[in-house]
Formats: sequence, C-alpha cells, structure tokens
Amino acid sequence: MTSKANFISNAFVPPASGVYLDDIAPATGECIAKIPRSNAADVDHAVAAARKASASWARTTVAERADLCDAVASRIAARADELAQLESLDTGKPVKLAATLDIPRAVANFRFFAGAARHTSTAAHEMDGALNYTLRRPLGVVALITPWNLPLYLLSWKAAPALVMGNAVVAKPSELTPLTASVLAEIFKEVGAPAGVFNLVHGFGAEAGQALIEHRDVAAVSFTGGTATGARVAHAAAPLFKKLSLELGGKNATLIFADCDFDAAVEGAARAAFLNQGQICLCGSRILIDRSIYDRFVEALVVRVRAMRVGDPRSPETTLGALVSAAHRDKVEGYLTLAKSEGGTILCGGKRPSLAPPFDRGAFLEPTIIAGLSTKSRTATQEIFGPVATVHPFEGETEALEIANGVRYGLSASLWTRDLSRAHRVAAALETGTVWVNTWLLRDLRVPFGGVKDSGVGREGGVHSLEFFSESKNVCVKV
Ligand code: TXE
Repeated sequence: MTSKANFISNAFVPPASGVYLDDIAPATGECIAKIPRSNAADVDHAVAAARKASASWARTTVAERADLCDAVASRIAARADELAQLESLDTGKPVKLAATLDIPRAVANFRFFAGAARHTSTAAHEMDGALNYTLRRPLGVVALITPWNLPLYLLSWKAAPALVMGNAVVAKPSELTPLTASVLAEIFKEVGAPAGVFNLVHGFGAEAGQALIEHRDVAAVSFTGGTATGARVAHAAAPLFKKLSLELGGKNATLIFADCDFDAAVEGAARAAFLNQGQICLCGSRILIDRSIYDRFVEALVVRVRAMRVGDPRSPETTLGALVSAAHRDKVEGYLTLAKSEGGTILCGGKRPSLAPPFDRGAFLEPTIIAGLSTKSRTATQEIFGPVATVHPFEGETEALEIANGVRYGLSASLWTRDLSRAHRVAAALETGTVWVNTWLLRDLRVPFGGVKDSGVGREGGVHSLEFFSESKNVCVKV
C-alpha cells in the first residue's frame, strides 16, 4: 500500500499529525493508498513555503512562467496512460473517459493558459494631458480547492492560470480522489519548478481545507464543489477580504423542442444526463420535453439509456463506472426513495447492477430516469449529482422557461431545436451562466465559465481566469 505525502517546497513531506486516511477505490471498495490527514500546521507550512516563493516567482517573466506550464503539459501528456488509470481507480469512472476527457483536458489547460498569458494585453486610457495604463499584478499565495468528480481536470484548470499570472499555489484536492494531484506534484518537481511555487496539502475539507481558506496569507480562494460547502467557504473568506471564485452545483435543464433533430436530441440528452455517472456540475438532470413529442421521446430515451453498460471501469465497453463512494451512492439512492414518495415512476434503472467480484462491492448504480414528478418536487429541484434524471412535459416556450428557471441553481442549460430564432430567444431568457444549443459540454477554454444564483460567484476561463488570479493596478501619468 502506498502512502502519499504532502508536497511542500518541492519536497514530499508527511503530515504533522502522523495520521493518514484511507483512499478507497469506489469500484471495488479496496483501500488503494493512505493519504495525509493534514491540519493547520501542515497548511501553515505550505502557505509559508508558497509565500517565500511568491516574491521571486512574481518577478519572473510571463514567458518563463508560460514555459513552465508548457513543460507541465508535456509531462502530463507523457504520463497520460498512468494518469488515466489512476483517475479511474480513484473516482470509479471508466478509464476510457479519463483517457479521453480528464487527462487530455489537463494537458490542454496548461497549454491553453500558457498561450493565453503570452498573448494577453492590458488596457490604456488616454486623457487630455494624461495617460492611464493598467498593470496586472499577482496576488501572492492562492488556495485552490477542488472536488472529486474531475480531479486533475479541475485542479489544472485553476493551477495553470494561477501560476502563469505569477502566484504561488497551495492546492487541497478532494480527500476522496487525491492520486492524480500527487502525480502533478511529482511533475512540477520533474520539470524543475522553483521550490514553493506549487504546494499540495491532502486531507479533509473541514480540517485542511478550512485552515487554508482562513489563512491570513492566502489572498484568493478558487473553489469548485457543492453549494453548501461553497457557502461555508464564502463565510470564512469574505470577512478576510479574500478574492473568491465559487463554482458550485447545478440542476441543469435540457430543453427538447418538438422541432429538434430527434435522434441527436435523444443522444444529447442521454449523454448530458449520464456522462461521468451524472457527476458533473453541468449534467442535464432535468429533461424538459415538448408535450407533443413527450411519449415518443421518453420511449427512445429509455431505450438509449437501457443500452448503457454499467460495470468494470477498465473495460472499453463500459459507459458508466462506479459513483465516487458508497456514501455518495447512499445519498443518490435516498433520492430514489424520495422520488417514489413524491409520486415519481422509475422508467429505467433505479437499482444496483449485479456485477461479478470484485465489482460486487463497488458503488455502482444503474442509470435512472424518473417520470411523473412535479417540477417543484425536491427530486426535481435539488442537485442529486448521480446517474438520475427526471423527465417533464411542457407546453410552449413560456412554460419551458418557467420550469427551467424555477430552481435555485443557474449553471447551464442545453436546448434542442432547429428554429434559429427560438434558439436565440430561449438562450437569452435562460437564467444560467452557459447555454448550449444542439450540443452539450462543448467547451472553448476562452469563454466565461460560471454560474448564477446558487451555482456560484464569478467567472473562470480565458481572460476571466487571468483576471481572477491577478489584481489590476491603474497608473495615471500626467503628460
Ligand atoms: O463536496 P464538497 P462533497 C456537489 C454534489 C455533491 C455535494 C457534496 O451535489 O453531492 O456537492 O459533495 C473541500 N473548507 N458537488 O461533500 O464538500 C473538500 O475537501 C474548505 C458539486 O464531496 O463541496 C473538497 O476538496 N474546503 C461539485 C472540496 O471542498 C472544504 C463537485 C469539494 O467538496 C470544506 C463536487 C471546508 N469547510 C460535489 N469542506 C461541482 N460543482 O462540480 C469541504 N471542502
């Protein structure tokens, strides 16, 4: 059994407490590693290392920092197979998904932000007799808190822009999925990153994470995770005037209009609901369907979803692997019980698949579609974050929008129609940070990404990330 370490000042160090947590593979229930249960002392150590490194790192050129990010990208690409295996082992997701989505995105994130920083510019504002120009300055030490659903994908999404803008990083990955973050630390060492520029502290959110966000020397917190945790992070960080970016949960609608490309919409709705076992904040867990095609659409959707294979994450035939943990599956199954008590009918799935050992001990759940629920029911309005989608009929655009916008969340939506005017009209009226038309999860890394309402505060992506991880300073020169 391997024991992981924290990574501070380019050294792998044990936790101050000497205590370790079990890292469980959710597909088999086996303990695959021990990870540090870090506390405030470890966080202090990491933040001090980052603070020490940040002054000289801030004085490096953009080109040097971008070169470092490119070197990291190349090493992630070189270790892609190993990383995909580890990501799958830790999360339960299919290796194929990790190899085609998670790891390539981590490479792309480092490359993209290296390029973005190289090509960015700042503004100048000319006055009569004076010139203003804007400088972008690093913040110092930034905290990156990341979840378990897309571990390396989201850590790289934050680390790359933070570093390229001249900040030193202390990252706290999810305690459920720590392995690829540790490999990333090795990679920073391999490529010769200056000591203390990238630091990693493992452990529980309420201990290591909380100590990190409360630390006086942390200037900004970029957090992706659940909405309730996001509120706690904001509560701790706001009175200390830290910059905050919160990417939280979603209860995203997929709107199917009668004039859609039917087959593409069925495929798109199924993918949006169940990719990564439904554990993506952007997943379309509420499928709203024009009443005139409701029966036909639901029937085709159920056929499509029944064809999805649940099981061994290493098999290329597998569509859905395990959920992230047995405890999370319990939570998701709790919603199935709730759905029945709220009058829902399970059209497919709803149970654990019977799998051969060792997967009989894994946290698997069949992809589930539930009909007959009120659009205001708890099942249809709360984030489940698992392979569960609800279907609802609507009549006309107004009702579709009322249902889509009738939740506390506002992260994303996808709408399926061949009517261009309708697409623009509905996209403009949806209360979300992202709208996809006739597609889902098609990502350009330059675009603003984030949510409205309970789905978060702030935008990341492209120049938005570069701005978040820096402070603009205006210089006014009297000419
Ligand atoms: O995530 P948490 P959990 C949603 C999803 C899920 C629910 C809870 O609905 O069921 O959140 O999941 C760290 N101070 N999403 O509890 O707690 C934690 O260690 C500082 C949506 O597993 O939000 C981890 O590194 N940090 C989501 C990170 O926060 C703290 C992805 C996220 O964990 C902390 C995951 C604290 N007090 C879950 N408490 C998305 N938006 O994609 C925890 N953490």
